Amino acid sequence: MNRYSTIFSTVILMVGAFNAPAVFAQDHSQHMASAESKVGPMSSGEIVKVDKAAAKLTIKHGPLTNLNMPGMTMGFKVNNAAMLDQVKTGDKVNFVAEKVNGTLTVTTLEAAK
Ligand SMILES: [Cu+2]
Repeated sequence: MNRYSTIFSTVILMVGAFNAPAVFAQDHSQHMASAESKVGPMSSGEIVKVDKAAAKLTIKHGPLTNLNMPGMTMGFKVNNAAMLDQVKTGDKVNFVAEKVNGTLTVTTLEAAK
């Protein structure tokens, strides 16, 4: 928990450095998301199911700090269908999930080393 709050504060500071405070307040989530996909923490998880027909991944994930979500198993859409070929059931992954048009979507995905 302490590690996550430290990283969270770091992201806030970094985002704050790039944006005027007014812009930061208005567009908080978008700036945080783009900062995280470059430099911020990725969430860890394990692929439970790959559903190519629905373009969904079911992931048993750890805490998603950017979404304020505790660890759980749930389905995510993917923003790139190629991600579905990148992983298989049982794979450990690092990923970033964001809310895209109201739907929780995996926007960055890589195999955990
Ligand atoms: Cu979840």
